[in-house]
Amino acid sequence: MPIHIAVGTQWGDEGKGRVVDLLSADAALVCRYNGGDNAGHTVTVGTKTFKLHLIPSGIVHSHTIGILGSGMVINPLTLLSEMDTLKKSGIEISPRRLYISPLAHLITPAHRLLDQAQDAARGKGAIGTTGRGIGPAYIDKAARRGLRAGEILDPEAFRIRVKEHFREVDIQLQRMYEKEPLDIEAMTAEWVAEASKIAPYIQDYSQLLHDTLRSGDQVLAEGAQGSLLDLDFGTYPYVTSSCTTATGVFSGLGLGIMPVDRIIGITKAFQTRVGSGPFPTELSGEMAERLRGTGANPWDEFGTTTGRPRRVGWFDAVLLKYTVAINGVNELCITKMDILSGLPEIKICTSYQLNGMGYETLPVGLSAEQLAKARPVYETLPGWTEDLTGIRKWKDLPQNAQAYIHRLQELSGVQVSLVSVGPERDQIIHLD
Ligand code: 2SA
Ligand code: GDP
Ligand code: MG
Repeated sequence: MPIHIAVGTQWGDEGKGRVVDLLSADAALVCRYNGGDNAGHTVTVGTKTFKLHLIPSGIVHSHTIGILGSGMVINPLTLLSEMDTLKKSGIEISPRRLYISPLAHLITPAHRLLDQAQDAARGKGAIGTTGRGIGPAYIDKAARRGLRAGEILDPEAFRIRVKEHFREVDIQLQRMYEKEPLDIEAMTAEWVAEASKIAPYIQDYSQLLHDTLRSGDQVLAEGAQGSLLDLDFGTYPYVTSSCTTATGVFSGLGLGIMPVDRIIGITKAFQTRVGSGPFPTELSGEMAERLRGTGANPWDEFGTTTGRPRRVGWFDAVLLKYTVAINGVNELCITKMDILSGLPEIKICTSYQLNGMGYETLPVGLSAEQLAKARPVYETLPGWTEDLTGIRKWKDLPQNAQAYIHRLQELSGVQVSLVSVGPERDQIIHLD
């Protein structure tokens, strides 16, 4: 079946938006299957830069149809604002080319308040969430009291359910977090009126999805956040609340189980993380500043949604081996190779030392506390001085850059098919 999955193999921000944009040139449907507006995906086309949070990155190509899948949590207000921004940039946003699953759950302002209050109350153990209400919305889903997009289509019943939801959260905020009471009447009236504007886009896409697959046209599923933020397989509890891995595609879109052509692991040439949690190869000081950048370039390592500085470190092949396995990755795309130019030497973590044992991959069940204690064992490779941003052919890459890619390939056991050397659409090297 012509299903392609693009998934981040690290802690997010691997450059998925940039790569999905490239892959969407051949896709008919582009689909998000997890998460919400915590995601920030950047697509650069010529002088235009698009920052996508809820709408699939593939929408930038005019021939695609975008799907917001049932596994997502959707804030209608930020969705409307994203639609507006895209329309102003000349992207067609209409019910013809954008489908919202009636089964997707909704994020309300009350979810956001709760998320922020809960993370603040965790003190030193804070997860460092994006504050977008993701956790509380998925909690309501699991508790079987969530608001679903399809409910918007029955306005009177929706209004009653929303009011009840605000009332419940209000009690929680006051009792547990000593917050001021909410103005429930005003919040309900205002939010219901705004949220209802997404009604024309709430449409069952299952027929479209299955007809597309049957016709042989390509469906591209776009993961949000990275595999190490997966609720089950990530560095729990420092994770997001959704299934970020490739397996989430099936439940998060309602696909059934079917063979997948490509599972493309999008992998940054070094490691980054935003938010708390273990990070064995984390760097500080000058080298960290060098990898992060100052924020002067649009691609520097600052959160696309929140602007938070990202933590940075050397490439961790132990973690890559693990995420290749949990996703079934059969192809790698290495991004941001251009950022490593000019470093005299580059390190790759090939194993951990922990409690007197050596680990070449992450054992499932290792706690976040244990992982934080892992001592990375590095291999040092020589760097290169050449600027890579203008290179388009493998043979033109400096030998040491080729050797770095070859080593990542060897360590992961997966073929690298694409190397990105800049944020622009054409700054890509295809490998045979
Ligand atoms: P949440 O808000 O409940 O999903 O947060 C839980 C953890 O998941 C992390 N997380 C992310 N990590 C990297 N990138 C994300 N998207 C934005 C970006 C983040 C930003 O593209 O830069 O702008 O800060 C993302 N979304 C969630 C989060 O940091 C917590 O560690
Ligand atoms: P995503 O969440 O995985 O989609 O990644 P983000 O958009 O949050 O962050 C990746 C950043 O790196 C964006 O600003 C991209 O434009 C940029 N980017 C992607 N690939 C490359 C690359 O190969 N080189 C450089 N310099 N920037 C890149
Ligand atoms: Mg991002």
